[in-house]
Amino acid sequence: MRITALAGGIGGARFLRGLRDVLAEREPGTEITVIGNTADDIDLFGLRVCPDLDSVMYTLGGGIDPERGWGRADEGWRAKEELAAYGYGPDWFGLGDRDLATHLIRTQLRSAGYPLHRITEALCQRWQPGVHLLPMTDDRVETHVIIADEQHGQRAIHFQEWWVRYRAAIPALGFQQIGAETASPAPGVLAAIKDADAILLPPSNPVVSIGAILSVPGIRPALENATAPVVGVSPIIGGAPVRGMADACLSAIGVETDAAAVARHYGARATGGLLDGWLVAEQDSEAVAALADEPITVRSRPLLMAGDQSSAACARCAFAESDISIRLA
Ligand code: FO1
Repeated sequence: MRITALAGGIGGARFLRGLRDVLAEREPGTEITVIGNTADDIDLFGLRVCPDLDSVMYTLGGGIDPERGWGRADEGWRAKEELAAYGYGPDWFGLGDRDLATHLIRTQLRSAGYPLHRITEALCQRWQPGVHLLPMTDDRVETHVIIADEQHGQRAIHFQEWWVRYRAAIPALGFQQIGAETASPAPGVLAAIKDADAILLPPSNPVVSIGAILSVPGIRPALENATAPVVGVSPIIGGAPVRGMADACLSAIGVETDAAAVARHYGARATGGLLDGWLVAEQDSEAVAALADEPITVRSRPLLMAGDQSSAACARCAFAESDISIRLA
C-alpha cells in the first residue's frame, strides 16, 4: 500500500511517526511518502536551514529533541554562545551545535549544485526515517508575513522572524509564499500523489505548512484529481491549536479557529476542494453535525497526541478506523 502525506513541522512529524509505527504493525510493507513544507526555510549565518524537513527527519529518525520538537536531542549551544559573544545576530533563532552539522552539509551540497530533494535523501541515509521524505519543491519558496509598519503602512518579514522572534504576536495582515509562482514540485511529488492509495493531511498548520505546500503550482490540482481518498486530521482541538500558533495564522486569513472551519477552508473534494474525510477530536464532536451538509466523511476520534503511544493512536484513528480506511481496505 502507498500512503502520501503533506506535512509541516512538529505536529505533523509526531503524527507521521505514529502513522509509520501503526502501519508497520497493521500493513507491513506500506510505503509512506512525506511531502515536506520548505517555505519555513531560512538562510542564517550563511547556512540554509530547513526546519520542517529536519523536524520530520529527526522525529522519525530518533534524533529529535522531544520537548522542543525541533533540533537535536542532547544539544549544545556553544556555537550560538560564541556568535552572541561577537554580537553577531540574529540571536533569536537557536542553532544547536549538533543541528549545525545538518545545515553545514546541506549548504555545502547546495553550493556543489545538488537539488534539495537529493540533499534530503543524502541526509536521510543517516537517519533512516522509514518514510520517503521529499521537499515540496527544489526551488526557493519562502513564507513572508505582511505586518503593519508605521512608516510604510505595511512591510514583510520572514516567517521565522514572525514565528520565533515575535511569537506570532504581531498581527499578520497576510502571508506570501515568495517564489511559489515560479516553483515546480520536486521530482517524485506529483507521482507520490498520483500513485497513492491514500493521501493524508496531518494536523499541521493549515496556512503556513499545508497552505505553503499547496502554493506550489501543480500540487493542489494533483490532489483534486487524485484517485486516492484524501483524509485530513484537524489541527484544532477544543477550539485551539494543539501546538504552535495556527490560530494567529487562521485569523489572518479570516478562518475561525475551529475544526469545522478548517475543513471548510480545505473544502470538500466533491465540490472542488481537497477533502474526502476529516477527523476531529472528541472534544469537537459538534463539528460532525456542523459539517453534515458538506460531502465529507467526518468522524470524531481521540486525536490529542501526547507522547509516542498516543500519536500512534491518533494515526490509527486517522487511518484504520475511519470509513475512509474501510474503503481503502
Ligand atoms: N523555534 C523556536 O521557537 N526557537 C528557535 O530558536 C528555533 C530554532 C530552530 C532551529 C532549527 C530548526 O530546524 C527549527 C527551529 N525552530 C525554532 C523551530 C521552527 O521555527 C519551527 O519548527 C518551524 O519553522 C515551524 O513549524
